Amino acid sequence: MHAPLFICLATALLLVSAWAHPAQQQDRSSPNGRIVGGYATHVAVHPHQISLRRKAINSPQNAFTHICGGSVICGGKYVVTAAHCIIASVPSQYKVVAGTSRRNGSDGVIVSVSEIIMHEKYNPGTYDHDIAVLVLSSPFPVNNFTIKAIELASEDVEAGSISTITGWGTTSSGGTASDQLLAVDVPIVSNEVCNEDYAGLITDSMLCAGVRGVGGKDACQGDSGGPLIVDNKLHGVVSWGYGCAHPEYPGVYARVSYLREWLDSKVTCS
Ligand code: 4AZ
Repeated sequence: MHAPLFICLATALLLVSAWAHPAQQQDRSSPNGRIVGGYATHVAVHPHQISLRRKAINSPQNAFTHICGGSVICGGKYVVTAAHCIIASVPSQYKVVAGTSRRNGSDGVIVSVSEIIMHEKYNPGTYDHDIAVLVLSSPFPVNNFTIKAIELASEDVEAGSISTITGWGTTSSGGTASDQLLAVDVPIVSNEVCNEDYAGLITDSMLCAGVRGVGGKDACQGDSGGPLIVDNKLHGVVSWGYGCAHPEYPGVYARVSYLREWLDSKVTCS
């Protein structure tokens, strides 16, 4: 094969194999840490955080296991999560657990899902419009202590603002998951700057956060669907990234302000 073509193909293969499109990627260059680079927290500090648990349709004897995070909205009637978390599944495969700080516990309040509402424009190839709403079979008993709805952002957040991301995901790319809820504080990166890192893959429905040039703090596998908050408003839904906590690649989130009209059209909060 032509040498330049070979190098090109080999690079493309390497990139594809390290790409953080959910659940299966390995990025050997990622540093070790927690959520990545975060700290232990509690659901009473983030009472909108839920654990989405699924069981395989072909092995009903298996337990429900944590697959993604999510956020309680609309007075406890719905959960917002990532579309890539629930693609090709049915409501009966899920339980949603609120009011717990544990990934594997049976504490908290457990409800079923009656309907999955995927964004009609979700693109599994590009992660554009990576958002979905779960209609709960009964609303969560909001106690404003360990279970509470989060307000949806309607305005874009400023680049440089410090956001907080929470979840039970892995503490390094391809690493082990945390049983305790973890949080990490990471600055918002503008789409323009983020697109320099991601060669134009960042669309209007996405939002970036990361410590550019430094890395070490990020969401990771299993945090997907979970919240990115600024000033107690939901601004992002954990979506994708190149590995985790990489200095050159911020984490990518679904942009709630951009998707707000769609959300409003799907939920009735009162
Ligand atoms: C994932 O696979 C995932 N570093 C979530 C977030 C990020 C990467 C991967 C961002 O669920």
